[in-house]
Amino acid sequence: MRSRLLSLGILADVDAGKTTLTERLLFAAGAIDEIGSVDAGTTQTDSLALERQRGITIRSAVASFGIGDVTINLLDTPGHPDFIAEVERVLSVLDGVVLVISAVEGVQPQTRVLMRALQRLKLPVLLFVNKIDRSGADPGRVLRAIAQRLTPAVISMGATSALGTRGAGFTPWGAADAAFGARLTEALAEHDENILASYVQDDAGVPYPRLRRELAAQTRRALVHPPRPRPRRQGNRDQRHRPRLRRRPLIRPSASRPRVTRRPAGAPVRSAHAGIGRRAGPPGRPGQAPGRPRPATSAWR
Ligand SMILES: Nc1nc2c(ncn2[C@@H]2O[C@H](COP(=O)(O)OP(=O)(O)OP(=O)(O)O)[C@@H](O)[C@H]2O)c(=O)[nH]1
Ligand SMILES: [Mg+2]
Repeated sequence: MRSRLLSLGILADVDAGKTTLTERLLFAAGAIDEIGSVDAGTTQTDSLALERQRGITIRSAVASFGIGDVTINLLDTPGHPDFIAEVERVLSVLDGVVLVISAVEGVQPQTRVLMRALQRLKLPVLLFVNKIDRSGADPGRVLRAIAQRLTPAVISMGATSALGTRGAGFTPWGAADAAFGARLTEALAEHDENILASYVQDDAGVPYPRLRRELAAQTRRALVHPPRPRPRRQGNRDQRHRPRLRRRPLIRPSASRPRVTRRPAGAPVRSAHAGIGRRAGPPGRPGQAPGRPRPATSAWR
């Protein structure tokens, strides 16, 4: 019997690849036999007819599977700012977040808005740099932008190869990589005096298994950001009893993005979002395709 529950949110700017990553994770975990495609409208989490038709996520959706004694709830969320209320809705039930960033588009204003909200909540965050097979992919530039604009406490976990090609790959670093060990030690010592002492006193350095354990612990405690008290969870099994964490909106739209306003109750989504969607027009960001008059950013105003 599974005794633990882990709710993991996949968050990002629009089109970064959240639904595609969710589908891959479900396949890798053995929860589905075939990988669905956003472009073909066959993914598990984009299940609304409009989502499948437009190739864009509108509503947060959850897919569950088990690994060992852990039940994992994977929550795929929308990226378009008009649907940011959907992201807010799931934040209060999450145990951790994978923040997806495209290796081509890099850190976007919406990425910063999301990261600020996650930092306020002290949620553990893993950053996932996506689309390294696309031309123009530059993970090094993205890492620098992350360090400058999101958080300086970021540790790259491996090396990329054949960028911008179908054969693009990622090789995780391990115990044999002395430079990686040194970088890990330095970053972790910021928050752990024992690591710092071992680092200074021991010529052989800190053993790699200890570094990995400490990395997991610091990530779990979101120590990469300044500490802020967070109400203790009363056990994982029933998230409904979790205290409300906020009164103000958690996600404040960035100045360069349209403000999100709610549509009137009962108004059909289709009319509110005419022009949104990859299949609705020429390539480009939803609603911003070149050569088309830009539609009202939100018909809910
Ligand atoms: N080349 C390449 N394309 C990708 C990758 N991941 C996603 N895509 C494509 O990028 C587009 C957007 O992918 P989605 O998974 O729908 O992105 P999303 O973040 O879920 O989008 P929204 O939910 O609408 O914000 C689709 O056409 C995908 O096929 C990737 O790693 N490489
Ligand atoms: Mg999606």
